[in-house]
Amino acid sequence: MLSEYPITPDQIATYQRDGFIQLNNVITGPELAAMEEAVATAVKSETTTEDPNRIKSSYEQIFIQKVNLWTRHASVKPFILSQRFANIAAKLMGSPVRIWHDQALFKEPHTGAKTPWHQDTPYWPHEPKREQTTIWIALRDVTIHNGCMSFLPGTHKFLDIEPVNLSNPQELYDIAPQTKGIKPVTCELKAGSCTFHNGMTFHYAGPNRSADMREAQAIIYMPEDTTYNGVNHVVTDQINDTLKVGAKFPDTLFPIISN
Ligand SMILES: O=C(O)CCC(=O)C(=O)O
Repeated sequence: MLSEYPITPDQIATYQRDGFIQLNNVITGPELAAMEEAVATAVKSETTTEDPNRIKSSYEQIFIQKVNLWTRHASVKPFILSQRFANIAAKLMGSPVRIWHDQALFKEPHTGAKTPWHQDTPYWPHEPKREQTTIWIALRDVTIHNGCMSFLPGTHKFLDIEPVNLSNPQELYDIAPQTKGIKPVTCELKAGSCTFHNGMTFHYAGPNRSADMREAQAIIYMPEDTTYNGVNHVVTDQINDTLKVGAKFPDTLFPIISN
């Protein structure tokens, strides 16, 4: 994936105003087919056959989530470390980017529950928290019927809201009364299209009411000079002896990708 995806100044301004943007066909044709195959195979290989009688936790009902597949699956790595995606992120954010982590987010047929309204960056051990962005790539078509995403424009400016507990979510208007009156924008996507959202923008995905898996791959970027603040997080807890509070994230697990 060598070619640049063209981004216009208007698109950058829209992203900065709204805190999200939809971009179509960021990956197409044989490359899209190869990415879908690589990610779906990796997710399957890490998913154990379920006892159908086990009651899943409310978090597990939202999606099958596989974090940092790029570190374990050579077939997935070139897509996650793609400069094409990272360069879009860098242009939208206005700075060189390093990867924070990736996550495959597969909502299961019929049972995949809604992803409650939330912001992302409050969960992360980062300083500062204003520019982090996620590319969320549809590996298959997503619609309202199978759990596409919606965004509340402008909410990336709301910086001091308590993190939402996805397993036991608070009502949006209780936690963020300032979002009242903001109309959600729903983004249905063809496979290979994506959204970018600022980690502070409130977003939501509906349940998967279809008979097929909703397959999405998210890659999360942070400005290159973001520092670690020591707060617990699944990505950093296993390596926190290699991290220093107040220092930048090491290139080994958090490489700088944009050029
Ligand atoms: O895939 C979903 O349902 C939600 C994704 C999400 O919250 C995110 O990528 O930040």
